[in-house]
Amino acid sequence: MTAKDVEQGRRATASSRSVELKRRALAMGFTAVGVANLEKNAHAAELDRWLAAGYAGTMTYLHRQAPKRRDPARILPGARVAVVTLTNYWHGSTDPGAMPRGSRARIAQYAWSADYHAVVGPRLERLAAAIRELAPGAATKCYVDAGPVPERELAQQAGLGWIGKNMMLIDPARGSFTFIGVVLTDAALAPDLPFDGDRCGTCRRCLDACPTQAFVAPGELDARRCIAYLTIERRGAFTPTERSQVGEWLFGCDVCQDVCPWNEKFATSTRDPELAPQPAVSAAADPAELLALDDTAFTARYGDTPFARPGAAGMRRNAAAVLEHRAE
Ligand code: B12
Ligand code: SF4
Ligand code: SF4
Repeated sequence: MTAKDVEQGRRATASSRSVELKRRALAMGFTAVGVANLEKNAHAAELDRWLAAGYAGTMTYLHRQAPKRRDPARILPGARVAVVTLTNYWHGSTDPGAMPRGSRARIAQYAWSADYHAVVGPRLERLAAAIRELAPGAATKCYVDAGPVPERELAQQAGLGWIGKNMMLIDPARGSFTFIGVVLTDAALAPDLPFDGDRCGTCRRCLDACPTQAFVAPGELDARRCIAYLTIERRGAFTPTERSQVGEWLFGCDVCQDVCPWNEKFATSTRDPELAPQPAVSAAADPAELLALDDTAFTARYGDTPFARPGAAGMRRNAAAVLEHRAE
């Protein structure tokens, strides 16, 4: 057997392993899956510029994680590839419909269901176990949202879509209402081709629709002006300007996705039972009721929902801003 034969054999194993892994991933409930080679981040300079401009606001962890985001192979020594998954969370409407309009405030789609870290995380662990079964002895490490992983970039590298002017990873078959989850591994798996092209064309709907003009340029977001940042990540009290920027949004914001033609045309409702909307969250869309909850009552009701991230004080702050906006 020649060295060429050995190499061909290795490639065939990596390729059939990838095919089997993808089959299993879809059976586990992931909507799409691809494999990306772990190369140095070709857009590291964009990340550096973004951080230097101060757009990360109080998300100081993004500065700390930058060296690993620039070179994701450093996250898991010896890692060769990232298995990247998408999980569709679109609920079929922009309105949870749990309460009469008027008393309700808006909540981003992703938060209508259980905390996605608790849904996608265990699925990724099952996917990692499948990798170890197919490639005995392989090392694996799972990430969803929390961690120094450039998730959108890896999803594009895994062929799953392009990064739109709204900075979202857009899957041409499903739009952008998807969670990204990643398993890094040193297993030999055949990589997919990166997604080729940008299908935004001349469209600029997301840029024009953003209620706070948070996009300083196409694909460049000043997070400090983004309602998702203000209502979820921002710690402490709002400045008067920030308070007025929140508008109707109690938690997160979907405007730059709602207006995207790729979502209008291709988003389909998830039938994932673990992502069914939770009445406890939809009901909280009444900001007056939320404002009245003390810390204990808040934790009892929302301790295991996405609202736990800003916490009781953060959610009361958000509720007060929405009520003030309504009174104007
Ligand atoms: C910090 C963060 C935020 C911040 C900052 C958002 C931002 N645009 O950077 C805030 C709090 C504002 C936020 C908001 C939201 N977020 Co967020 N967020 C993150 C987090 C933790 C890090 C993102 C980051 O590093 N930002 C800094 C920028 C500079 O990096 P980047 O986004 O990776 O962008 C890179 C590429 O754009 C690349 N690049 C630049 N030019 C080009 C050109 C080409 C051709 C290519 C290929 C790449 C490329 O360079 C950049 C640096 O490497 C990720 C999870 C993760 N670990 O990646 C989730 C994540 C991006 N968020 C997510 C979601 C769902 C949201 C919201 C929709 C939530 C909501 N409804 O309220 C909004 C959307 C706002 C928006 N339009 O981006 C999802 C996105 C899923 C998807 N399909 O894209 C992620 C991936 C979490 C997850 N695991 O699912 N988020
Ligand atoms: S999430 Fe809302 S505030 Fe943030 S960039 Fe998109 S439209 Fe603007
Ligand atoms: S709204 Fe238009 S410009 Fe924005 S991400 Fe969608 S296709 Fe691209």
